Amino acid sequence: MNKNLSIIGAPMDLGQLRRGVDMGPSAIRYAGVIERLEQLKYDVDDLGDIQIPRPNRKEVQIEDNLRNLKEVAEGNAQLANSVDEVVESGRFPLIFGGDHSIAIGTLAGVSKHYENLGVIWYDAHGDLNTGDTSPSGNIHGMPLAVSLGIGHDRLTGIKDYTPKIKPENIVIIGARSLDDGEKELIKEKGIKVYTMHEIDRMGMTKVIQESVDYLKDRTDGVHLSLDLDGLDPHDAPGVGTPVMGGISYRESHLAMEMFAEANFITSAEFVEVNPILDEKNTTASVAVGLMGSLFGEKLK
Ligand code: 4U7
Ligand code: MN
Ligand code: MN
Ligand code: MN
Repeated sequence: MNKNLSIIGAPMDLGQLRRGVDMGPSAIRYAGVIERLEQLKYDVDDLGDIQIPRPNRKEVQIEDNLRNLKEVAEGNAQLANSVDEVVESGRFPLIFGGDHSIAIGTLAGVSKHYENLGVIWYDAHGDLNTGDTSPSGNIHGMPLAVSLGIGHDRLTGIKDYTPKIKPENIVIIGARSLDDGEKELIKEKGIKVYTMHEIDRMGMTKVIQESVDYLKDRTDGVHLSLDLDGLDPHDAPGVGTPVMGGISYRESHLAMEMFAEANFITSAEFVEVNPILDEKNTTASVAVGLMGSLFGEKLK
């Protein structure tokens, strides 16, 4: 594992409707992430937060069923530049969200450094909508489609290359709420998905082992995009779009420990932490605990 980490906060809340997820980066820092990673002997450089443009609240624009398109695109273009610089300098980019629309910028910044970037999408949702298929118009439900080159060109065109990733290099883990258009895209592109059904049936150990084996062979780097709503809402209540019947806290730690063992994650983001919807900053603390495991913390 790269021992030099650079943290970037992305206080984005314009990809969805609930306020408060812009406080995610602060909540995660407050939960002690830097101390935790330093204890694990990482050199941690906190670059602070990128600046998210504020839309004019009186005239929220929904162009092509894409809420706040302009501001989401601008914020992500900035994030892409910061992430790009971090990878360029040889450090591991660790991004705190913010809603999941920020994965558009993260992947735009990371993927140009790899021939075959793998992506683990740990989430209750597929985030594979476009303006045409989205029931909500919320861009946080679209970043994986955008990264595949599918969607509005203000989003797909960030950093002037598209697509950012290939469908065969993606593994979705924890899905239990997929819209019809997303299911079609998954079939059409042959995207590998472990829904809750497979997790229940095979067990988390086998799901993660298969995911690791699958990606290790075909990729030259792997980005972990972890949406806290992948976990069960009992374990991670502070998220904007909770879905019952999710991955448990312990299964999630097991997953992170197995990723650490595989030693193949090259960038990561933890998103959708909304401390306003939370009690005692539980969800940020869960995120920090998971980062502990991902970055090699051992129980004994
Ligand atoms: B998240 C949804 F319709 N699919 O597109 C949509 F169910 O980043 C939810 O995974 C998207 O939290 C959730 O609005 C986006 C909805
Ligand atoms: Mn998501
Ligand atoms: Mn989600
Ligand atoms: Mn969500």
